[in-house]
Amino acid sequence: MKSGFIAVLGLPNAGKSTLTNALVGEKVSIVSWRPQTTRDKIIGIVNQDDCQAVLIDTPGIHTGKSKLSAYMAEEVTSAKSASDGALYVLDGSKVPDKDTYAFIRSLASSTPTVVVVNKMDIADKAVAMQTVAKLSEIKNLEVVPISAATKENLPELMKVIKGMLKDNVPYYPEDMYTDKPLRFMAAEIVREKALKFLLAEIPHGIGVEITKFDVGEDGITRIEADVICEKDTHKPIIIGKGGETLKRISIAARKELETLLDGQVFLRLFVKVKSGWKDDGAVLSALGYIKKK
Ligand SMILES: Nc1nc2c(ncn2[C@@H]2O[C@H](COP(=O)(O)OP(=O)(O)OP(=O)(O)O)[C@@H](O)[C@H]2O)c(=O)[nH]1
Ligand SMILES: [Mg+2]
Repeated sequence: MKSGFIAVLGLPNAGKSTLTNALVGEKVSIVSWRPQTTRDKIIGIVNQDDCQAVLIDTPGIHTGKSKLSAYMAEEVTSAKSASDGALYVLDGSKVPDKDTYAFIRSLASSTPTVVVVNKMDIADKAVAMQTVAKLSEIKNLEVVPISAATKENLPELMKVIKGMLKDNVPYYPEDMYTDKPLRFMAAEIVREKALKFLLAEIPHGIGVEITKFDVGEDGITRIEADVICEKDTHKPIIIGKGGETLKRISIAARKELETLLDGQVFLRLFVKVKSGWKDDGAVLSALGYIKKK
């Protein structure tokens, strides 16, 4: 039996969460077309007969200045230090810059590293192959081109991941695929749907706080959540004309929550304005972005 922790690293929007979900075979981490979707490190457990790979999906590496950005950066650092190896996910449809190559070189010199050249389904093959060739010159580095969206070459990647694991017993029970509580998953699902339906200028400022999560005697789960935005002007946009946008977010989130919880869900969303919330310790703590010591 082999097992180990593998940090999934890379720039925002590279496809780290899509890949984590595809390898785990369950949705553990939310995905959106916007950069900086993932904010916490999220464990996704791949269980096979002869191995357990514990993937740690991380926020895309970036350089914001808020307390929330500092939390996200710390999540990446702690994922790296807790892992036996790293998957560095690259968007294969783009040409990597020299900072990216420098980061990969330094990563490969300090920990077993695989570079995953993702989005091969939309990448210009010639450009992607040039990236693969350039990466292949780096010492102690494996390179695997894949598509997380179409699952192309994932079995090959899984073989390489197995090679990074150690002879060890599993860390988690075999039927477990994430370490996050349902309350966290519920907040993330609401945030994913908000990211999906809202205009580009708002979502970075959005947080979701679950204020009620009760399973009634009738078997129905009643969930209430605050969608927190930064500006008064954002509130009417999130609510939409006649409440339509919030309704779309709520319907999509409820459907997914019903699948997750395998039962009926009543979901009520409220929009709250909390200006500067990304630097407000009390709000960040309520949203789980500041860990209680
Ligand atoms: N065509 C294509 N799109 C992909 C692929 N993998 C991911 N995507 C898309 O790329 C976007 C970003 O995917 P995510 O998985 O959220 O990226 P991420 O690296 O986790 O991003 P952050 O959490 O913001 O750091 C989404 O729109 C995905 O659907 C792929 O293999 N092919
Ligand atoms: Mg992500």
